[in-house]
Amino acid sequence: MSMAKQSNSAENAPLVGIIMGSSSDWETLQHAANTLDQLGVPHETRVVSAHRTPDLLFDYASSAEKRGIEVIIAGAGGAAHLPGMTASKTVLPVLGVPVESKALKGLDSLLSIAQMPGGVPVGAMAIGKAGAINAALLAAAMLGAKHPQVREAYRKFRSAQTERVLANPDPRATARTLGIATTSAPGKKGTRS
Ligand code: RP5
Repeated sequence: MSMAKQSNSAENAPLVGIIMGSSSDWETLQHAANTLDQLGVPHETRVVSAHRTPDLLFDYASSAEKRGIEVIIAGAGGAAHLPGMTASKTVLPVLGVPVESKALKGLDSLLSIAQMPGGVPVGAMAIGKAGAINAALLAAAMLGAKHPQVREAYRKFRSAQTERVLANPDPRATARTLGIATTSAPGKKGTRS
């Protein structure tokens, strides 16, 4: 059975393909999937490794457009070739999410994804969770040009976010509400004389 999360009806056919180099990348890429869920954007998720399953990568990237996928989000860490190689086999927009690596904290992933040769673009996102969330939001912004319901869901998401920030101007009050301990006042525990 396919590892992709497949939808049943044409209406729910996936518009976004979220692929990642390893199941260990899911901790990061789940944030892209959760964000698309919040926006009601149908998507599929699949492990596709540029190095361990190169034939699958070629099949996935070259068939995605025919299957109705409109944007691909590709996350990988370290020698992160997945987004670039995917982009080399499709004209769909590919958004690359650098997964934070243990050795170099994701800087290797970021540079691997960002430094594409002219002619084969990949949209390089921020390292880690923020990049995964923003890849989903950017995918929604792209889809919005053709799918008005996605445009409106994205607009609502952004407005709600703005309202939340404006409604919570005092960080100390927010920390108290969330039960987050704040540091004690200067001088109380300090060693300075
Ligand atoms: C990359 O190697 C994957 O994208 C992952 O971030 C990294 C480590 O993979 P595992 O060894 O955890 O499978 O290809």
